[in-house]
Amino acid sequence: LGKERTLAMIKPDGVSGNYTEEIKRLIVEAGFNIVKEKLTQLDKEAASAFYDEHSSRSFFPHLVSYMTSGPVVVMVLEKGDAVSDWRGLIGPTDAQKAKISHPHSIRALCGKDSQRNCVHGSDSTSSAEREIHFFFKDVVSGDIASQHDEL
Ligand code: YYY
Ligand code: MG
Repeated sequence: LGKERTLAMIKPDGVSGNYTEEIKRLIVEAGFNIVKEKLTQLDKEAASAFYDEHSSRSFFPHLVSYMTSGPVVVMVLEKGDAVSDWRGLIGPTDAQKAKISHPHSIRALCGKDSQRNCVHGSDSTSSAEREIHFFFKDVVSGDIASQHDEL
């Protein structure tokens, strides 16, 4: 079975709300291996760069101030289909909608709305490659979808 890697982040509201341990427990229970992890603090420049694809959106300034409001936990998660499985576990972007349509998702558990949604997940293998490198410069891109680790 091929292993895949994705970038997970517990956003400032998740860390300050003391959800870190519960989220990590859900991650492990879902069969992910946490292969890298660190607590860090985004400054304005880093948050803007991380969310560069959204820089023209009206919510962008608020998003940057939210993302810089406190420490975050970033993790590299590994399992088969890690990218889509982690997106499934976190649920939809809008935490209010998640509480209705995906009540067991992490965003339903600890998110507030479409901005303060508690966690991040890469949306594709190419995003995962970029985002893992963004936080963990020593993880080489070839590690992300190493298809021949195990049979
Ligand atoms: O990938 P995901 O986080 O589920 O959603 P995106 O549409 O990529 O938006 C990224 C990020 O932007 C979202 O997690 C919160 C913020 N955001 C916002 O502040 N307001 C919105 N209406 C939509 C997204
Ligand atoms: Mg996204």
